[in-house]
Amino acid sequence: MIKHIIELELKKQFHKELESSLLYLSMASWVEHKYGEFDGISHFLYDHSQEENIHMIKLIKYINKRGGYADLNNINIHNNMNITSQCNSIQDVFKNLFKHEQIISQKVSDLVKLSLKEHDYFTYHFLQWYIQEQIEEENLIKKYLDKIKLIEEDKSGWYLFDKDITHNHNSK
Ligand code: OFO
Repeated sequence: MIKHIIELELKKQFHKELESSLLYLSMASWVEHKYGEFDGISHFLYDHSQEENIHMIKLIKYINKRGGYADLNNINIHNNMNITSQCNSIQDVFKNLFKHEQIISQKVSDLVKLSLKEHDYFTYHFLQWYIQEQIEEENLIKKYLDKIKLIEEDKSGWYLFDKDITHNHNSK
């Protein structure tokens, strides 16, 4: 049976994953609207939004499996969707996504710390998947951000970047 404190914190985390999914979705729509020619980038963002949804469902199922109840009442999500109003470029999109992934990594670390404090080794074990995922996600978004910084205004660079993101994404 899951402890109340763990259940509460895991619920907050599935809200964060929902927020992540909506954030990627809002970025995808914004890029598609502003930069229709770069459909590789918007496809990557749309697909990533679905991945974040999977992260959320994994948490919901875990909470329920351990005897808690992952209700979706009073969902508390930060209004990150407004971030697109602060974006002037694709670089801004990836900067914001990288910042967001770093926040998620911190939340996962806090959860791991709590699971150890509460001697909940089942949750500790469950969270290892999220640790691995965050290593990959931070690395992926940072890699794209670094490439974008190199491209700046080079139009052919943007063309290649769009192809690159499509290729990397399809070969996953
Ligand atoms: Fe982007 O990894 Fe979940 O939130």
